[in-house]
Amino acid sequence: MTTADAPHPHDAAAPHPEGATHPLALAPVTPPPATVDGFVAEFLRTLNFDCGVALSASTANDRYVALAHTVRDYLMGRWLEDLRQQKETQAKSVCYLSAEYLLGRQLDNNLLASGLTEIAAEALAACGLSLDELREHEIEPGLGNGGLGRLAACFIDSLATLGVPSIGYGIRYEYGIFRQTFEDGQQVEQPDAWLTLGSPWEFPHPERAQLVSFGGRTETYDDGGVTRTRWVPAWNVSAIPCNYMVPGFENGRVNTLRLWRAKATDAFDLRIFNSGDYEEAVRAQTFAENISKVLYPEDSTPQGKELRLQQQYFFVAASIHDFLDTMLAEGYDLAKLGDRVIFQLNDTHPVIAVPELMRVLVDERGMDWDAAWAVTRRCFAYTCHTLLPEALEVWSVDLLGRLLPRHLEIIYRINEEFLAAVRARFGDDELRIRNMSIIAEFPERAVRMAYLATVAGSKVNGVAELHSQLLREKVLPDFDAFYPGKFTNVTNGVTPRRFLRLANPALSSLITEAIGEGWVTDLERLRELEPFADDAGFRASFAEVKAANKRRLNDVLHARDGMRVGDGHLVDVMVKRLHEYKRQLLKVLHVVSEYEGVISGRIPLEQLQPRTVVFGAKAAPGYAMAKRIIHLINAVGSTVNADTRLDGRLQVLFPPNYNVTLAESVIPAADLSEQISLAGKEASGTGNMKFALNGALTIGTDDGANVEIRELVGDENFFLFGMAEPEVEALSARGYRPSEFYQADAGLRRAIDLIASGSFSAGDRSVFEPIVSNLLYEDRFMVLADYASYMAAQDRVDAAYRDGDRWIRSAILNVARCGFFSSDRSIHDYIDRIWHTPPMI
Ligand code: 26W
Repeated sequence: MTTADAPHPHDAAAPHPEGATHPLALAPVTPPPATVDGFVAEFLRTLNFDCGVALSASTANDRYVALAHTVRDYLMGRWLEDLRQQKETQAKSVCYLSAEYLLGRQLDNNLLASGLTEIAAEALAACGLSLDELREHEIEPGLGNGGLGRLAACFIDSLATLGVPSIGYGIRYEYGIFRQTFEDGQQVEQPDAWLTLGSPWEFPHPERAQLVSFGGRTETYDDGGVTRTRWVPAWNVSAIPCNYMVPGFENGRVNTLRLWRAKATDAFDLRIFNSGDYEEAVRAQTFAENISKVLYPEDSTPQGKELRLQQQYFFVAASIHDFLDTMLAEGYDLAKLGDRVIFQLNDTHPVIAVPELMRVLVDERGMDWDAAWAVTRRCFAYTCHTLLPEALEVWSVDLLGRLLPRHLEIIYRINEEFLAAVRARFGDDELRIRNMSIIAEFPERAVRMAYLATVAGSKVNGVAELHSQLLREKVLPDFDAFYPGKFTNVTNGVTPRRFLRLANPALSSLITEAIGEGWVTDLERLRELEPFADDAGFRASFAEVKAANKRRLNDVLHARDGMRVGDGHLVDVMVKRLHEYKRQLLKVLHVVSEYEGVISGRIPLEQLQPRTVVFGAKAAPGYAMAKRIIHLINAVGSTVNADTRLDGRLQVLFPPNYNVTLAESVIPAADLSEQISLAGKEASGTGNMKFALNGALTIGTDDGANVEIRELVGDENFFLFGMAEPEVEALSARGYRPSEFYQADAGLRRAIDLIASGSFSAGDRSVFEPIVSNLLYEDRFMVLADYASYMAAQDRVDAAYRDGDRWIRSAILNVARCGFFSSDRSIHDYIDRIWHTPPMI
């Protein structure tokens, strides 16, 4: 593969002249001694030699960078050894292609994985420093929007911990997910300049840049009697690989996350510059670098922006070229590529990888079409993460044809041959053909990326049992019929390293005390906790852990936003992206109903279970209704919190800028986890799993993975409410008129009327009128239909919470029975059902 033309006379990527034969090249890279003194020495060495400062003159950032470098140095030997082994064993590896990775802070995870946490804390103390103080200096890389991005981060952690030869590929956005602030209760987005103070965990390799092309045209030519096509692109950018360590948990393994950064091939056009047109001279540069400038903050409705497609092709092309480089360097026969790699497509965002691999195999490697297609179909698998039709990406053939003319040609041919096979199987059923065509004709000619992924993928999976069932029955039924055995399920999971061992050290040590520490890499071992639910002493310790986590949350919230949860309050948490299908509005109606009940005297104050409701949610900047709901939550919150008639027994907290770091403080402190989406809309959810594993009880619908959580923890340990998916279908089939529910339910009417009255907007009815009228006359996600059942479930919650022992017993059983939701188990399922790549351990 052609790397960017290096402006330097010598080949910057030239390998070592003796390669692996040089005696020193074989010497293993030995880490510094894993002792307090060894750590102190390494820390001071990096501070002095890497950061170029003396301890006495160092800044907090210097000390943080030096600490990061020190931890890197301890992991380096394993990383290099892992790379060498993967090269040597030629094992089949997994390439995880994801446009998003919501990594969270790296320091603690890398300390935990290397087993250095205690040593580091002692070593820093010996230098007069505090690990707790230094960890606060890390800016979390917010290179993702929500569920999909965080799942990718959990998955690469599990791939490393299971020792699966694998590499995560993505984009090194210069600006991650926006920082959320509130002005008068309304969301304001700030750019996320996460790289301002440098990125100590990053290893850039400009000399290994890949050249990625765009635009232009295609031309055919005769190649010794064979007509071939070549792409003649109009412009190129250089993709710089930036590598990150992905350490396995205490297994000596370190995998790689390779994020691509865009740079102009020729940074600067001297000729134009000398002609005085300075802007024009650097235009190419900014244009190119815009590609990896910023993450698109949408997590459901694609905007169809050209730059987004450029981003997708940019990282996919660089990744494919990068991986094929290693194959070709080995002289490996690409006809057997499917034995060496599986490219897992994290939703449709990287699916342009399919025509890219075809282009390389046919146009550049001279493979014939059928052979190349046979190879390609073995190399890809597709995970779908949504059920919302509007979230399924389509790219207009105009845009695709302009930006990637050769890829469009290839997609047309893939579709042609696919439809011919459909015709052969089902005859001339034009409706079916039109429904299954990768090319949509209406409203404009466009490529349906989910269809392309399904046709090309060896396997297609949903992310929870119900989701995978609905994918087969509702979203892609024709494809399920046409490809028997292609559709499967892999229920999501979360890494127990970050979301239990790191986020909840108090509960972790209580668990380890009870059942030993094998659970960190074998989460099903939590089952051994079951008998402890009947142990009053253990229940008391468990309750104390929860109380301590609430105090810890209070310290964080107080320092961060001047907020605190009420003492002895039930902590009721709803943290996830703001989307109407997730129904934050239902939670708001519960709060308003309780509030209205008290101020109207209908609910005696002493009867009100003291509760603090904690919201966390970012709205896509272009999603007006979501932003209005954020405004309503803040307005209701400030009114309720300030109303002395409530005597502080009901509080609403909405800390801004919900992210992975805040989640790590909020989740361990929660009593109640709100998973209240309309059944059939949330593909899986992963927050639901994190809460259950941290001893919170779930109030939820039978949606996504809630169904599997409820099945495992038992109905008596889960507050189920609302319609199931078939009931939702039935109601919408017979015509849903939300205002009927408003008319029929006095409590609902009072709550909605209170909002409509302007009580939360200084009497100005117009502020939240759009929300009220949407609820009464549209209510696409049936908030009103599920209101009564939800309120009844909340009453059950209040009653259950009053029986502290019963509650704690239930919480312990939730922890004990949710080991299934480890991302390690998910990865095992991917290996068994989709990848067939044996772990290297
Ligand atoms: C193009 C705009 C866009 C961007 C992101 C559309 C869709 C997405 C993601 C697929 C949305 C997402 O994050 N989906 C969530 O994925 C999680 C991991 O599988 C699931 O647990 C959530 O239920 C699902 O909403």
